[in-house]
Amino acid sequence: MPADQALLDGVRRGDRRALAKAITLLESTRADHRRRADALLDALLPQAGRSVRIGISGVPGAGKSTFIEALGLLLIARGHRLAVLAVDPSSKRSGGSILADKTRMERLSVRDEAYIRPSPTAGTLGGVAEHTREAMLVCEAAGFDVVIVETVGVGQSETAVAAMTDLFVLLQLPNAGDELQAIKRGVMEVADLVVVNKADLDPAAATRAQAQLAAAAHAYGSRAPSEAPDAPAEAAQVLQASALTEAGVAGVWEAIEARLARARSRGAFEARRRRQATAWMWDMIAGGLQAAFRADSAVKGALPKLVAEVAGGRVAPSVAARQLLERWAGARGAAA
Ligand SMILES: Nc1nc2c(ncn2[C@@H]2O[C@H](COP(=O)(O)OP(=O)(O)O)[C@@H](O)[C@H]2O)c(=O)[nH]1
Ligand SMILES: [Mg+2]
Repeated sequence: MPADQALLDGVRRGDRRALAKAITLLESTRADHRRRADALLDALLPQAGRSVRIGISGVPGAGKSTFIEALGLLLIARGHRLAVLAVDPSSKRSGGSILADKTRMERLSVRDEAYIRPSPTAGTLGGVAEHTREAMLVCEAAGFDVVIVETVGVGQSETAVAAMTDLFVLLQLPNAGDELQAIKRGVMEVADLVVVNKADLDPAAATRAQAQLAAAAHAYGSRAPSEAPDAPAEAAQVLQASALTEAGVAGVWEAIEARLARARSRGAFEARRRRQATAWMWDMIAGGLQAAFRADSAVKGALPKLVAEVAGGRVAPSVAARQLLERWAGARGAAA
């Protein structure tokens, strides 16, 4: 299927309406839309990839929106164009996305050099993350050279965002250092930069938190690689900033650029992108296979009983899995 030419041209020109339309198309669940979206992605892929992809996370109220606005305005002043996307699987249930409250970024959202897109309300984290990844490629083809993916510091969304970005930033509050146990270890493992935000509120507390977090980052960082595939090769750096006064925000960007430059010179930047691209493909294959497996009539017939047997401890999970896989393979063999 050929890609819609007008839509393609619009996206390549950086036309915001075309961009929004393209992203809406790839968020659609309709099969014909999906085919058009795939054709579009295929055609745009050669123009995608030329951006810096930054993940930003933190608990609600940590200052993500304020920080992204301050950073975004600074980037625009330096000649960049940035897209802000969100991964928020809770947005459907809570009735509002983390980016829906645009008043928080009103100075940024009026700028032509910025494109802000709320989280898709597709439901599962996997679905939301997949659409955000694709939206990222479309934004890159539209000429945005910095893509920020924002996520809330709850659930597994941080790992999903770390798996689609070049660098992952965790925003912390100055008092978080007193409650280090509250920082999920998995998150520390994927963080490249930890920023103690709101340092203006209590500079001494911010400095204390920075030191404690740096010690924690060092401890986690030194044993991260074997445990988390997306763990950075360098221990996380810990900085402090105030998104409100904008103090330290430029310093964060400089740390991001320096870290990325080191990663590029080691080849780690490209290696991470390659790993992410193939992992994304395998995720999609696994998801597609599982859906096909569950929909298969031979499997469907046997599934409820075997699930009950496994749950009741009467059949070993591995035995049940093998039986179901054999049924599936058998049915496919018969059909072929
Ligand atoms: N004092 C101070 N307040 C901040 C700072 N950053 C954000 N805030 C405030 O904290 C509140 C939550 O910020 P917001 O950006 O919406 O947080 P988000 O939920 O992580 O997106 C808002 O009232 C902001 O004005 C900061 O650096 N210093
Ligand atoms: Mg926010």
